[in-house]
Formats: sequence, C-alpha cells, structure tokens
Amino acid sequence: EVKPYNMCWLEYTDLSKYKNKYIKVFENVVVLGGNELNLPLKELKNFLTFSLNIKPKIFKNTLVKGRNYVLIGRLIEIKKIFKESERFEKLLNDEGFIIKRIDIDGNKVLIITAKSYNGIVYGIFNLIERLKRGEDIENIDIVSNPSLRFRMLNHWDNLDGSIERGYAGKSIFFRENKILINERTKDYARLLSSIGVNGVVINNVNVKKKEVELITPSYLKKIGELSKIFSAYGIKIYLSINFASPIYLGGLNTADPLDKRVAVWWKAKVDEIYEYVPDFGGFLVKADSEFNPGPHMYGRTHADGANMLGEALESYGGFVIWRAFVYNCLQDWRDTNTDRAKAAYENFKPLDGKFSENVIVQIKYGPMDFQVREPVNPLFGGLEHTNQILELQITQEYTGQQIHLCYLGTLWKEVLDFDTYAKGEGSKVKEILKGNVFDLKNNGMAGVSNVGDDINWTGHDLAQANLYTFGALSWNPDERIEEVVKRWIELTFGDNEKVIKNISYMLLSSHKAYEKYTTPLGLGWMVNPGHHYGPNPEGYEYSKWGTYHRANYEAIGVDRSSRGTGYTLQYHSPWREIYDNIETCPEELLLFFHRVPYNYKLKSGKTLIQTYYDLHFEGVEEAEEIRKKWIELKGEIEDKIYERVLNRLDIQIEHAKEWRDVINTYFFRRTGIPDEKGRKIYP
Ligand code: GCW
Repeated sequence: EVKPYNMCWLEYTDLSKYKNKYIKVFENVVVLGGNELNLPLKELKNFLTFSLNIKPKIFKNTLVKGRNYVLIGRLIEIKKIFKESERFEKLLNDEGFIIKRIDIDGNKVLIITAKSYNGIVYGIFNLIERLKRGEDIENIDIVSNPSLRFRMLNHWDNLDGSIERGYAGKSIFFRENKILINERTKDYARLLSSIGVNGVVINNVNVKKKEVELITPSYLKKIGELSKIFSAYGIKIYLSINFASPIYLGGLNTADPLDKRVAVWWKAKVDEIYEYVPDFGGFLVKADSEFNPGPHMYGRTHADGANMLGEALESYGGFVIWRAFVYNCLQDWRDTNTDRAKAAYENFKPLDGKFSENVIVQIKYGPMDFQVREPVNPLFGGLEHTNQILELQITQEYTGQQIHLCYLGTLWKEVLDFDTYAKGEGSKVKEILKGNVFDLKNNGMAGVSNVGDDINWTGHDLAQANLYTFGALSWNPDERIEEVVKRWIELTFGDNEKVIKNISYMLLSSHKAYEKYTTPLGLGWMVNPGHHYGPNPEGYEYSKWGTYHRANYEAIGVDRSSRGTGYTLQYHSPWREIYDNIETCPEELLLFFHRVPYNYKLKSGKTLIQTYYDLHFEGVEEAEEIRKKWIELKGEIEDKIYERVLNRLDIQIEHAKEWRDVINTYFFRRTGIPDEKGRKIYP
C-alpha cells in the first residue's frame, strides 16, 4: 500500500543486497515474555521482510536448539535463562539497551535486551538502523543509554489545524477543532520513537479559547486513544495548559495559585485527566508571557504557580514543565534601560531552589528568541537547584522557514558544548542536562517541532535532518555532529559515497551561510514583523518587543556590557569578562554584546562595515555552492525529491540575494561608506 507521505529515515527501501550477509543471523527469532513485546517484534519483522526479504521464524518463550537465533526480552526474563546476563544490570539505565552477539551452547545468539519496555523498543530501532546501513553485526556489542531523561517534542499546533510557526502543512494532530487519529499518527510515533523521543506536547503553548477545552472530557477521550498509540512506542503525551483554566472552565473568579479553591480545582482536573489518559506525562506552561495569564496577575511567583500544579500531578508521577520565556513585551523603544536579554535570568534566578521536584524549567537556548546566533542563556549555569530543559527550535522560524536549507545540528552542538563555568571548567550545558554538574536528574531537551502533514513531514526534504538530529543529540549530546549527519544521509538516501559527501557538505555549511547573508556577528532580528520571513532592518526598531539594534550613522548594537545594560554580569567568570570586553568578545557575538562603531577594526584588520559587506557577499556565494552540490547529485536522488529540493534551493538563492542587498544597502545608507571592493551595493 502506498502512503501519501514518505517515512523519512524509516522508509523500507530495498536492501536485498544485504540479504546474504544477514540471513544466518535472523532466520530464527525468540521472544521472551508475554505478548507485551509484540509491537517491537513486529517492527523488526516488517523491516526484515520488506527491506531485506528475510522472513524469520518466530518462537515465543521457546529456545531453539542447535541453531543461531535472535533473543529479544526484558533483562528480567533473559536473566532467568542466561546467567551471564546478570552483569548487564549495572550497565543499563532505565531506558538503555544492549545489543550483543554471544555464544550460548555453541550457537550464536543475538541478544536485544533492556530493563524497560522503552529500552527494548529503542534497541530494536537501533538494530534496524544498523542493518539499514549494512553494518557488520557478527560480533556486535553495544550498550547504549540515553544521557538525558526528558527528550521531548513541543508542537505549536492549534485545534483548527493551523500551526504557529509551522512550515510543513497543517497539523497532524488537529483538524477543525477535532483530534485526528489515523495511520499517520502511528507512523509519527514510530518516527519519534526511532530517534529516542519519549514525550510529545501536542498543542501550542499559546493556549487560546478553544484549546483551553483540551483538558475537558470532550477531548480527553480522544487524547486517551492518542496516548495509547504513543505509549506503545514509549512516548508520553503532554498538554499545554492555560493558567487561567479555573476561570474559563471551573467558573471560579480567580486562578490565584495560593487560593485553596484553585488548587482543589486543579487537583480534581488532574484526577480526571488521568482517568482518561493513564499514561499522561504532564503540563507545559507558558505563563505571564506574551499575554498568557500567570501567577504574576495575582502577585504570586512562577514557583507558586508551578508548584501548585506540581502537587496536583505528583501522585501520578506527572511533571510540570514551566517555560522561562518571560519578558516585558510592551516595552517602549525609547526606554534604553530595559534589556529583554536580561529578563529570563532576572525572573528565574531568584527562584532557584524554590521549585518542586516534579517541576522543570524550560529555557530557550539563548536569552532572546531562537535567532540564528545568540549567546547561551545565562540561566544555564545560573540555576543550580532547578531541573531544566533546554528548548531548541527545530521549526525554522528565524532560520529560513524550511524554504532555506539551514541545518541546525551544528549550532545545537555548540550550545550543548558551551562551558558555563558554573562550577569551574567542565560545567558544560550538556553536563548540566546529564545531571553531572548539579545533583539534578530531571533534565532534558525540548525541540519545537518542524512537522506538519506535508508529503515529507518537514516541507524541505533536508529539514528532516533537523528532526533526526534533535533526537540523536538528546539521546547522546556527545556524539560528533558529522557522524549524525552521515547516519541520517545513509538512512535516508542510501550509501552512495558522492551523495553522502555532497549532502554532508550542504548540511554542515548551511547554518554558517544563512548566518552570513542575514544578520551575522550576533546582530539577529532585522526580519519582517509578524511572520518573520525576509529582511527588514528596522522592522522591530520602534515596536514593543524589545529587540532593538539602535543603529545610527556612527554605530550599531546594544551595549550589554557592565558599562551598558549589565547583561554580561549574568555570566560566570571568565565569560563575564570575556564578553564584557569588546577586544575579547567572540566576534560572532560582537554586536550582541557591544555597540560598535562602523569603522571599528576586527581581528582581521577589516572594519566592521567592510566585514558586514564581505560576509553578505560570501553568504550568497556559499548558498550558491550548496546548490551546486545538489545539482551534482542529479540522477543519484529520486527525481521527485531532487526536484523538490532544487526548487527550494533556487528560491533560497533568490532570497539570500534579497537579504544581502537589503542589509548592505541599509548599512551603506546609514554610513555612506562604500564597499572597498566596489561591488554593487544599491544606493
Ligand atoms: O518565538 C516566539 C514566536 C511565538 C512563540 C513564542 C514562544 C508560541 O514568535 O510564535 O509563541 O516565541 O516561544 O512562546
């Protein structure tokens, strides 16, 4: 049967060329336990059948004698029949798995085991990945544990089927105020599970009128069904809630978290939710942020609000994920004392240690809003007693909206590797999330989904790589990004060397290119207001959103040093000193931290203005180079995909030139300083 969408890295491509290599291993499959492993077993069977043309014999709870076999079972089962496996116990965390080929009574046995059901599912998908890439498994010996506990996708999907900041069609969860459940629902769960994701928030953090009702029985029944489908793949469903729900739904005249009636209402609400959705994960809350209600309306703190909800969820093992994206979105542009970059830290640092154990604060990677480059949010390293989730934007709101190729794995990796120095050297963001810096384990990563109902899920076919990479890094933030990229290409496009080489180049150079032709050196913004696509140098300059560059004829940028807004003081040493000094500040963030005269000389000896011109010309050239690499692959990639991507690359080049010319002209008009190289800059 042909699906109206492709299956990304899970597509059953014809791999019968590997049949001989694997047939001896997979002829017999033994499964231990009851029927609870039917689903992962079926995943393996389907892959073997459809891709490798191997039809294994399945044995339930009976060991086959005198033959090689695959042995799948929870560790607790495996230990009963195979003593040696007792030492696996110590190697595994709750969701990890082992894939190992060993000798039992003279037969070769490929064991796939884990402590939990989730671990088995991950193990099966991992094995499938290896087979798909033709890896040698004769002597396979793998132990893999997820480093982070929470590996979540956040959907900004609305009940009417639209998606806030969605660039790949309509919601796969909602249509016309109803919840959608179909074949695609399950396939989405499969895709996410195969990359290790274990939680999905299905609705937008901006919870509007209709969406408030998602926590009422009229929707909960369907959410229960949805949750069953996802649970089978180890994924919990979470909901974004409106903090004022007790008013909207409960008929109360307040949502004050310290008002007894409010707490009682939430407790009853949570009880009701778990009746319908026994596997429910918890709430995601955007409170006191961009016109969403919150505890501040009642003079209470974020901790008061979050803990009240946490208490309601506690007995079920549910969690409250509370966003730190809080700032004054009604700033007067004339007010130069307020600095939006400081807001998250100012709001949450004083509350460090005040949040309950089942509350997690979710922090955007930078202090502003998912710009192409920002410094790492100082709350990382700033919060020492608070569970935290790193929020990344997989959907490309500010990075080309899936029209431009902009692979984000390289940026995310830099964020994860950033050393906060909270406890001296080695206090990297990823170590904090792993629980190695502070003694807190309920941490993780959340990615704002780039998925919609487009034929390829992500609009741009190559944007699937961003989704895949999010999963890979949240499982193992230490992995080399080149490896992740290579694996994704092989799984998606096969093992043709030229394809691997060219697409690797395209992905790995794309973020840099995008950065150069848009707003490099940490400047950011300069987008069209509202939809945020395309250049507009003063689009937000005189508005309320707090994202100013304050360019005049001499200089551009906001002084966020200790002599300016003092934002640099939110960092630990040595960063606060490094960022504070224009001479030591990393140049890729120069205009984020400093107000810089156009004739200021960078390390290259070039002036700021000349650097800006040069980067913009370079960025477009790099985008053209990226397009060339794709054209070289004509004939090697399925025609439809080839054409789809080429079409987007063509538009990208055109829009990159638009960016280059608008930005360069803006700088030229501000300064009157011509390009030293005499290139065309529109006067
Ligand atoms: O990036 C901004 C977006 C909003 C979004 C908000 C947030 C969901 O422009 O669309 O709202 O951030 O993260 O809450």
